[in-house]
Amino acid sequence: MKTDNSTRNSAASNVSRPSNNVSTTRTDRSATVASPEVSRPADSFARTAQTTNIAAAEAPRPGLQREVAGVEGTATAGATARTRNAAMPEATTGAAAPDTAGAPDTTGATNFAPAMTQSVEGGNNIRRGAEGPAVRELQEALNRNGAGLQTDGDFGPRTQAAVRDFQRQNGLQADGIVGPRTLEALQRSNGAAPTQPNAPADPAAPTNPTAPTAPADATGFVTGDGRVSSGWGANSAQRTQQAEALLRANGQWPPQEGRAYAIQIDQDAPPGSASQQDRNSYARSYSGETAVFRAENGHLVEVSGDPMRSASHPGQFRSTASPDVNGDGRGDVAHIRTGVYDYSTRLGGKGGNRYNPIDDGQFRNSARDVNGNGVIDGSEVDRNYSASAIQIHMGNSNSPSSIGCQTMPPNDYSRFQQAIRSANTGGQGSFTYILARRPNDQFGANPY
Ligand SMILES: [Ca+2]
Ligand SMILES: [Ca+2]
Repeated sequence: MKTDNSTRNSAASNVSRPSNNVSTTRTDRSATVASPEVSRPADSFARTAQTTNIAAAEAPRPGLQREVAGVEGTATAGATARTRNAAMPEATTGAAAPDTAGAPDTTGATNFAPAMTQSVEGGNNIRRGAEGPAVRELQEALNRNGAGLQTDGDFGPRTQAAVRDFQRQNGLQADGIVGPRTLEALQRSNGAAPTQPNAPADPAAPTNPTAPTAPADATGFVTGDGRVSSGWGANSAQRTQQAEALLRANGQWPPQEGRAYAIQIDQDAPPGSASQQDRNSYARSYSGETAVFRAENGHLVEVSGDPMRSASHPGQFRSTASPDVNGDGRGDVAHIRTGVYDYSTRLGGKGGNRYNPIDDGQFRNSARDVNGNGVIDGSEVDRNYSASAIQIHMGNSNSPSSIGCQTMPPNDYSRFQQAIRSANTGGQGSFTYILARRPNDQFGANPY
């Protein structure tokens, strides 16, 4: 398990976790080793639990200072962001007016969102998992463009989707990350109506006529925020088309040459109104399928053949190694949400045979099964908790067994490892994992 931490200082990290989480996580993991749960057969793959630092949820955001490897640019780019046309490539305009920083070159933007502006212009892009004043300002700015977000300062899936929508509307790459270009577009949209903070989007605001509409999927496969309407298609050509639609809808287009893309389509959990027997049946089954693709010449190529059986739900209902977030004395198992995650291509963890997340900041919007019924239901859908060490690893032959991780049956997991190796033609240190869910075969949609 000690290797779980091996990737945390990766240059690709976008960790936004306060530093005091580290000691808490270590404590939790020590507890995990000593946990009586691990001796139960059903828990044989569950030793490496997700953990949570609840106390850190409202802490300051020192971790954001580390987000210097953002997609959108660097501190240098940020310093000149306000002077640039958002639709123009940085190289053509980045040096245009570097001395105007601080001058109100955008009407009404001088005092606009100071925490968000300081963060982004300091090179710290704002992305899913971030929280605090900068995120609250972002949510307020998006709401002025009609987003309708709760301004809770927590960058969860709804905020991410709203950022992507805003980016698409403004001709920007819809990666869901607020960097200099997105900040400038937000400043401009704010400047269009500076005295009417609750006004809807200004219909006269500049738009890029070539901007794509979302989701970029004419078949209806991607239904919104990365969710899909069906499972994988019957053949590789269909699956490749589905995978490319998912990359587009998740801001991952075009694919990175030489990079591996693992995409899992699981089913939604049964609703809380389903019988416990039905919830048990779901929780104990591999209800998902995972396919792996390589990126070649700007497109995806499937390398895995028939998709692998998998589960994105943990298959356990409680755990002494999981934090007790509602204070009822029982540990509450984490379930991660749909979206895009980065995993190390280097195997490690228990048995040296697990894929580990590049950083745990990716899991700050995880759901937790606080009522212990095996599914995320009711108000659990809307609550976000931190989690860590959500791995991809082997489960039991007939059922997932983990307290937060993504699992596959042994034979499927073996194929998965082979596929990742085959797809990672660029020898990259990480691969992209996209989790999508579709309506449950028996109970329909119950998204979280
Ligand atoms: Ca609990
Ligand atoms: Ca539940």
